[in-house]
Amino acid sequence: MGWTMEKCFSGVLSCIMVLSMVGVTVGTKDLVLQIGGTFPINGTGGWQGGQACQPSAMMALEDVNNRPDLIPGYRLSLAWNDSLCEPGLGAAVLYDMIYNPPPKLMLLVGCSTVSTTIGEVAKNWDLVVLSYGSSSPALSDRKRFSTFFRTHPSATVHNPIRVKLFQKFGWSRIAILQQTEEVFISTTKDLEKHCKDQNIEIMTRQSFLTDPTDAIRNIKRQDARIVVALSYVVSARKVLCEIYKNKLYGKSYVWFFIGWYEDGWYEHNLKEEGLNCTASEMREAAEGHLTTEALMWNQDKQKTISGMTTDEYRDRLNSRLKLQNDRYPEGYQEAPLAYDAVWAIALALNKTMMLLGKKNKSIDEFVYNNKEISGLLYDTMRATEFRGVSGRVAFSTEGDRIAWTQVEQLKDGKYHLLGYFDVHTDNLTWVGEEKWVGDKPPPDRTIIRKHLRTVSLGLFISMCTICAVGALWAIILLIFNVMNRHRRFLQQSHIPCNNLVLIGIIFCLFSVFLLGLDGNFVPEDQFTHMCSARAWILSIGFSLSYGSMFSKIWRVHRHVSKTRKENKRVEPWKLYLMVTCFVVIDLIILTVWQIIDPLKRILQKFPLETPPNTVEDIKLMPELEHCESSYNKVWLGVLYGYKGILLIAGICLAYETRSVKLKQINDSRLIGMSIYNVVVLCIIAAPVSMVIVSQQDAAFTFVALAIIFCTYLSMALIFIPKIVEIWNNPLEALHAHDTATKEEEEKYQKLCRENEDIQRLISEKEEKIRLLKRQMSERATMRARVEAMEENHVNGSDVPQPQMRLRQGGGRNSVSGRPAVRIVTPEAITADAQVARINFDISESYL
Ligand code: ABU
Repeated sequence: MGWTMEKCFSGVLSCIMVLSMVGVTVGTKDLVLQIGGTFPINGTGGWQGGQACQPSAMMALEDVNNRPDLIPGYRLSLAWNDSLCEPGLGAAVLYDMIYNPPPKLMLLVGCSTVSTTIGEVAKNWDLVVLSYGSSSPALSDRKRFSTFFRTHPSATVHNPIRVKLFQKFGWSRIAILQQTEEVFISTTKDLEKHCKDQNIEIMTRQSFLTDPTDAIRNIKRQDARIVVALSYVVSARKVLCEIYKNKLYGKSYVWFFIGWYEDGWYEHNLKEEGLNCTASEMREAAEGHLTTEALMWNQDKQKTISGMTTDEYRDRLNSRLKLQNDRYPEGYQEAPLAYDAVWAIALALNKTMMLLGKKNKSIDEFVYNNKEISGLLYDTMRATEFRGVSGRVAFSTEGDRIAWTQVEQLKDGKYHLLGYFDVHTDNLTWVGEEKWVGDKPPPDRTIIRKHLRTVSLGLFISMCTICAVGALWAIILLIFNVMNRHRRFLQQSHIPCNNLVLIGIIFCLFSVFLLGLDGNFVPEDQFTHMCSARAWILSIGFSLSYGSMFSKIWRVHRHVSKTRKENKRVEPWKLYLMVTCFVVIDLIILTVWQIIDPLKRILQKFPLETPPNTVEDIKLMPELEHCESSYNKVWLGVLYGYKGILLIAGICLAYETRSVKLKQINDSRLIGMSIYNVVVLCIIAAPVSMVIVSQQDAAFTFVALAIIFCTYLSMALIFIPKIVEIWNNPLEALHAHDTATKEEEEKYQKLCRENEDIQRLISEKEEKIRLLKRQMSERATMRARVEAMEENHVNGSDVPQPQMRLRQGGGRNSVSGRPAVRIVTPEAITADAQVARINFDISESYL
């Protein structure tokens, strides 16, 4: 009996001990079910939502305990402490609760950083954790947080509505600014995923630990216009102050902030937090920003599980909260979540107790790591579903709260609801009117308008007019040449070559027109043809006109440089051949260029410019069309090299023949001058036009004037003297024109040829005479010496003396100013006679 009594006593004692250890405390009236909790209240950073959530949770506790049917026979009690939203302190509070009896059946936590710490370790005691204020998407990881639930929706619920808004307002490029906390890092990751799925570009992702200054500067530098800022409210104020300082607000910018900051968050605690922005500056910067947030207050008027409507709950809560400066404490928005969290715990306990009762077990048996009761608590929590003051409370398999989201805009200092989004039906309900500074949503980037720099129309028309006049003049000269082709004066200037000069000039002048035809007139896809046409026309025009002049000057040079014995005659076909060769070389170079590496339309881009007289966020991107091929320099080198050689050769020939007057080419000096002119202008124009190629008007004017100057001057130099000559001798010309027949022409040509032959003969004879004269004079000198020697030797006066004659004048032996003495011998007399006869013969044959 004693043993039994002892046993019984010790059993009761141990029962009491066990009961006290498992959190079921025997009170005077009933038993207590103990739960633990942390509330962030007095911290300086993070989320201090415990200020409103803790009173709300206590209110729920009262309401639960006032319901006798919920946890009959028990009273739910909450042991809690302030975590300051600091994970270290949160961990300390957890250990304190765990290692101090009674055991806590469940934990109620808030603030993501603390929830992450507690949620990760609580599974070691198989403790179910329920959070009323944790938004971190990381908490949805069931492997890491296997016993975690939350009435607070995950921050990822904001992202679908954000993306919906980007699409609604036509924003396809955004930037993200995030505080480096796991909650925001994981939200950003999720947002990036959503954006990627919808082809929305994240142009930059800037993060900061405590000071957002650099991050904001980077955002400004990268010209982001739509920015999603993810941070706790203290950091959000710093961000806003930097936004103000960097002028990143107003008509060109849209900022997305998190919606759970309290109303007027941007103008509170500025001094305390050391911000050097005034409240009015903060208001200015905050105006117009958008917020997204999960709906945390039930929107309908129906009674909730507690028997209250949401409005009744609000009134009760408001009466309990201590308003500071007429504003709600932090966490006011989340207060319904804390209220519903306590109800969820109570309901889970209710169900668990029921299930345990069916097994003839009791919740009183709970100890840490009691898999059965913990398992039941987990399962019942997972299955919990009710209408709460925060809306329908239910948990997904990840333990997340399923909720609608809302979007608000700060208009004139007040948040206005714009719309709701149901992520499950992907339905955006737009209820409000958004307000934009520029009366329309700002673009997501500076609108860059391409501005094609083209040659000024006036300039183009002026140059084309001058060229057209020049081309007309060239045509008139061509007609003039044709009409006067029988005139000897013109014939002696080689009419076909002159005509080729004129045709080349027309080509060159036409190329000016092509040079000015840019994007104003030619469509983009046709521009390549324009590039080729310019190169071909100008190059061939140059070869025709300059090549003809070159061939004429070459003919003159050849004439004067040949020895008399050589045939100086240059056949006209050789001139044509030369010009043809120049053109053919051109054609070969151009064809190879065209086939291997054709000219293409290349756009040169210039720095952005602000257009005048526009309020819109527009910048101009000036562009200039160029014709270039991949190896442009090589091709230009080849073409310029070839033309350069021609130019240098031309100028050398012109210089060497500068004083030559040739009957066959009577305008060689003018041609020479014309060549000087072309060479000088080409040498100046080619490099200068390359330097000023980016200034379309200047480049066009320069090249056009160079071509115009060259062509006009060449036409003037070559043709005006001819016109004057014909003007001065119209009758002779007429006569020649009227009477010249083919026969006469042939006779004339024949005579010319004979004349050349005779001249050649005379030259030969003259050479012979010169040689003969020299021989005779040498012989006479020798003889005179011999005779003088003999005379001296003999000293006799009977020796016959050679006849001496004195001749006046500058003969070969004459010394200036003195008469030359010539010894006339019989041989000399014979030679004189011979010379006289030859001269007579030559005159005869010449005549
Ligand atoms: N709505 C408050 C969330 C706080 C947090 O996730 O830390």
